[in-house]
Amino acid sequence: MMYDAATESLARAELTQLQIERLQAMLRRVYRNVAFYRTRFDQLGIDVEQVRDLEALQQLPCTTRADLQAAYPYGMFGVPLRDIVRLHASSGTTGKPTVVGYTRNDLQHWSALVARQLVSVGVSEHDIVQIAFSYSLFTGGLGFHYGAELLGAAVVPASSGANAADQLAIMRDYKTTVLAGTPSYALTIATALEEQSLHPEELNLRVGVFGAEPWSEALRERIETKLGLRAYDTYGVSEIMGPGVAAECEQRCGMHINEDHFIAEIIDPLTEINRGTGEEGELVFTTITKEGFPVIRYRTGDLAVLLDGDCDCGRTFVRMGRVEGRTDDLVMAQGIKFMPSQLREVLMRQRWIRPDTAIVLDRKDGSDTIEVQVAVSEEAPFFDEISRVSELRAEIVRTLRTEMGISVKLTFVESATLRQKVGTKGVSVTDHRQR
Ligand code: DLL
Repeated sequence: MMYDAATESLARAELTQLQIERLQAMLRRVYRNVAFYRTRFDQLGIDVEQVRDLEALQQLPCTTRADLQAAYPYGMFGVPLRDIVRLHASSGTTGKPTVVGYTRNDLQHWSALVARQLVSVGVSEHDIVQIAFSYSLFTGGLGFHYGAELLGAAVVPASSGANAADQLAIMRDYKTTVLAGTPSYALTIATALEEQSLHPEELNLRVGVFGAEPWSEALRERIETKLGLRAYDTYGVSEIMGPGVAAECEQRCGMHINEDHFIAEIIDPLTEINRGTGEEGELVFTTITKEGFPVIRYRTGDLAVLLDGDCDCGRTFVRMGRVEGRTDDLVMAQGIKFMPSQLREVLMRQRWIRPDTAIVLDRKDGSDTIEVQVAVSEEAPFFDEISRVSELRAEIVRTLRTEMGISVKLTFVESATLRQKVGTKGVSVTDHRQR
């Protein structure tokens, strides 16, 4: 089943033509409306009117996360604020997040693309879709919400705040058939099911749509067995749109990229030179319909491959493989994305904590644990006072929860040992989770 068969199965030549037309209109728009692109193109002597094919796009400069951050909050918007009807923000960067804006047209496209991916895994208006992504500045909750609603499914906006037992109770009582969330949260829910000695057959789950963080085939199998559903991968980036950028169809042989809205490229992260299909590199996207927050050749930081060959589902859109890694050290845990340096910045505001930080990630009972190891400065007047040190610990844990949304276990370790562990970078990340 296709939501929009005419588009999803366009012949390559027609699709390329559509992409070029949309790209040209888009380039004219950003040149006119976004000072950042106008200045950059002028400086480099780029005439957007000369971009007549997709090869010419590859000659344009890439946009980086740093470019977006420098334009915080609204500098990259392609329309006046009065035309923006929704704002979201990307998580997981040093310093300021990136604020993304959507026009009414953008929201319509977004919902249609999410509906498209739900249909591609057999979801219909007969389904009850429980959305366990966070409803917040994060794009997951509302992105899936409006897509599922457009499709006509019954939407249960459970969000990710509820504890796993509550999610389960809703799932059982409301007879949920489709679960959308992060794979790690799905595993947490599955673990709660086991703890309650419930059998997946007591639920009505049929399909799971999971994404927003890396996961593996092994984790897919675990979730499927424990929850009794068929699980699909879904990929998105808030700077590009949110969920709905690419998703698996029932064939599960890579995620179809919605090429009628986004042009995907793979580049060498060091030289920015394009790589061919089948070669791993950094994923770069150009939005070709976005009005609120258009981006040209945005470097996602995600390492993946574009896959060759036809898909048995009949869709012609190119597929991407699983995200295999990152070009930076973005940490994804407890459904939150952050850079280690961001956590360190919070810690460094604490006068009596030394700047070295070790982050240890693990998984317990299906949930991510984050241990943060730091050393108390020897100059601290209370260095040997256990009660004061405990107070300090509680304060740091609280600050990390309110400012970054993560629950950490804070461990004080000896400063020399820590120094050895973190080396010259001052921060280390050890990941013991098996995806
Ligand atoms: O994670 C949007 C989203 C919401 C996608 C719901 C899927 C479902 P950000 O918070 O901006 O947006 O994070 C984007 O998350 O660059 C990847 O590193 C990672 N990521 C997203 N989906 C996947 C996936 C949303 N399926 C960043 N597999 C991206 C691996 C993923 N990594």
